Amino acid sequence: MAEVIKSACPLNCWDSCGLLVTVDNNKVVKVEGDPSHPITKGKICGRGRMLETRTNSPERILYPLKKVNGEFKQISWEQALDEISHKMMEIKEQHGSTAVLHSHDYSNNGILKNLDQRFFNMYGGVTELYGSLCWGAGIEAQKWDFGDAYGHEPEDVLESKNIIIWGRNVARTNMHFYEKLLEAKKNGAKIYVIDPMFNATAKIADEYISIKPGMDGLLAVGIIKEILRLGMEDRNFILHHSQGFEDLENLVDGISLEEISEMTEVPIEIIRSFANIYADKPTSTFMGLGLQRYKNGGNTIRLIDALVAVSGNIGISGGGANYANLQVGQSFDVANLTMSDRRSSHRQFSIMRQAEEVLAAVDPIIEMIIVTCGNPLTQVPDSTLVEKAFSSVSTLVVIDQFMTDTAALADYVLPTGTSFEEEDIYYSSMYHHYVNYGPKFVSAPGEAKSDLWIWTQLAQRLGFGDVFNSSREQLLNLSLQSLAEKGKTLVELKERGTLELPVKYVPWHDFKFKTASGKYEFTTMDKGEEGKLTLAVPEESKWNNPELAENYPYSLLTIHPLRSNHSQNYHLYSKAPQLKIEVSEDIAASKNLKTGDYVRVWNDRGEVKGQLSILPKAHPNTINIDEGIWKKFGGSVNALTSSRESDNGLGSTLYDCLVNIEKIN
Ligand SMILES: Nc1nc2c(c(=O)[nH]1)N[C@H]1C(S)=C(S)[C@@H](COP(=O)(O)OP(=O)(O)OC[C@H]3O[C@@H](n4cnc5c(=O)[nH]c(N)nc54)[C@H](O)[C@@H]3O)O[C@H]1N2
Ligand SMILES: Nc1nc2c(c(=O)[nH]1)N[C@H]1C(S)=C(S)[C@@H](COP(=O)(O)OP(=O)(O)OC[C@H]3O[C@@H](n4cnc5c(=O)[nH]c(N)nc54)[C@H](O)[C@@H]3O)O[C@H]1N2
Ligand code: SF4
Ligand SMILES: [Mo]
Repeated sequence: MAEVIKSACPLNCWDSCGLLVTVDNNKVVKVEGDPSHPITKGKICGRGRMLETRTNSPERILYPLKKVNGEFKQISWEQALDEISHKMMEIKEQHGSTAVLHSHDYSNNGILKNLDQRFFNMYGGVTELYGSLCWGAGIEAQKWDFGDAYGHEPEDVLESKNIIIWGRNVARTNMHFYEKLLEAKKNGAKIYVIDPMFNATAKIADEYISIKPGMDGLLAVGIIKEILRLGMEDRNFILHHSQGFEDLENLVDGISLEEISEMTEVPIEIIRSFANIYADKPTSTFMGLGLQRYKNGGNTIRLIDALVAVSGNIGISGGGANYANLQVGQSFDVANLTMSDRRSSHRQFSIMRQAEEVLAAVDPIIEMIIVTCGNPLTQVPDSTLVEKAFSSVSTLVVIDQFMTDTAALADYVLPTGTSFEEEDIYYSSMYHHYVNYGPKFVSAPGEAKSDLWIWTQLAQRLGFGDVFNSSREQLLNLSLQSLAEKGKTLVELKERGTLELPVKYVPWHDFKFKTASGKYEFTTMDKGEEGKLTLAVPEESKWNNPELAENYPYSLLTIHPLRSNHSQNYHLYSKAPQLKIEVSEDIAASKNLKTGDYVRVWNDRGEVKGQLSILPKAHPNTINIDEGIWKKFGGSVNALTSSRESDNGLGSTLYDCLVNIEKIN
């Protein structure tokens, strides 16, 4: 008989939804929203519903596979685990443990996914990745300004008079915030969307401001300039709770509104009008991750933070420089799971430049790559180089549920379970502050096993099995240790399905910042010259690289797809997806391109081909190709993107990318 079970969405997403899953005879038959979830209230998106298709898909990998003479052959777990552990032992003896690279991302938000680190630390410490393709530049930026990246709790936006959605595709990527925006609008709040693309959120805005990609920091400078000219700044905050304001004043004096308007391609009257919007408090600012995936991305977020600070919108209800909410992740004791004190050696590669670093590695060279919770061939920039690097190592092991482009390149593919096939707890540090419980309620198909089972088996073979002897229950309790001290336990979480985490609803309301000075830092003291704000522009721009801009006149955005979480869902659509190349109206007009034309987009790094469609009201000279597309559906747009790092070294520059376009037959 069918049963309905409370569960949680594991996907890397802002919303971290509560689910109700109908199960019949050990089979998931339907995935719906859980109406009792305090934030997500019964609504979920298509990606969540597709977890059913994902779990039941006939394309699931069912057995361990080994590549022999270029073809995958089914092998037993015994053989797979023996051979991999034997190789790992040999590598450690001959080259040291850092000759293994652990390449991963965060495709599954389960806390026990962190046990991969425990495994690699016990092995001796491998080469790990630092930085983030996703939000790295902005997180680091907010650490420089505030000491940490904290956001307001979801209900607080209802206190705002004005809401600025700055480079976040809310309607597509953060549906429950979109619901909140509709509510706020009904209550009379004004909504402004600043984005090069007239996206679905722009449609509900009171005003849409189109901007040249990568130029938002300068726009913030223009607004600050006008606020200061009108004397509308918050003198009390500046005087008592900040430091470095003189540097900001000097910066602002170094450029005119006319210049800013010309460079950002935003009319002067609009820049001026935003001074009044920010002064008409409380005004909340919601930054997306798109706007910081540029070389100048850290500085961009810092300048927007500075605008929020100067206008007195920090630490007040209905205000805030909302970007992420690391208070959520900081509620857990992840260190108890990872045991990083147990490793004896360690090396780090940049996640952005992992391919270059693999190819250049010496002492030791990379002998083996193990991929978990990631699909680097599709998701990491400069994919031609990624393919070269991942093909160059002696052994590539991929743990996944499906035969992705990365898995297809592997020497060993180990089949893992979906979230419904194992117990875990799920949270996201992006939006709300609730953690959700996800029990196991169906068994994995074929011989697929959980990631944790795989680590446990390998650990036994490598002689450190004892640290994997704990039950899931014990491990979950370990990760909730400090919460339990505050009376929030696993028992309660299991019972209710969700728990509210102890966070500050309005961060920084006491104006005690986590920076070295304890103040808001317009100039970050302990960063030297780098700590000063600048007027930086994107690397691939006519200002920094005129010749490149001459050859490649168009800005390429590669935003997140509507129906897929990155590369995870394309192969599950009922109709095979096609690569769509979206261009602004001016490009179509000047190149005489029509919807449906077959076109090629290229730069010095690579090319992609697909069908043209036109983006109404998008900023001139802008192209978008959604990310995540598998080779068999047209190939990853990361063939075009650069592996350059952001200004502060920790973020990607995926959208800082110039291209050209032409029609082909
Ligand atoms: N449907 C769906 N939802 C998702 C995901 C998914 O894959 N699919 N992924 C999840 C993950 S991991 C993440 S990180 C989030 C990301 O969530 P978002 O930040 O909302 O999404 P992005 O696609 O990164 O970029 C969003 C917006 O940034 C704009 N943008 C790009 N460059 C600029 C710029 O220079 N200035 C300004 N002002 N705007 C700019 C784009 O036009 C786009 O509207 O979404 C999560 N939710
Ligand atoms: N051009 C361009 N590139 C981008 C982006 C962009 O906007 N533009 N966005 C970037 C961002 S924001 C992000 S977050 C990254 C995401 O990059 P990834 O996390 O690499 O992408 P996904 O497609 O979400 O997932 C990768 C794989 O994880 C597997 N997987 C899912 N659950 C599990 C599990 O429990 N265990 C294991 N072992 N595997 C699992 C999935 O089957 C999938 O094949 O991509 C980045 N890349
Ligand atoms: S993908 Fe995001 S919005 Fe969709 S169900 Fe999962 S958590 Fe909710
Ligand atoms: Mo992301």
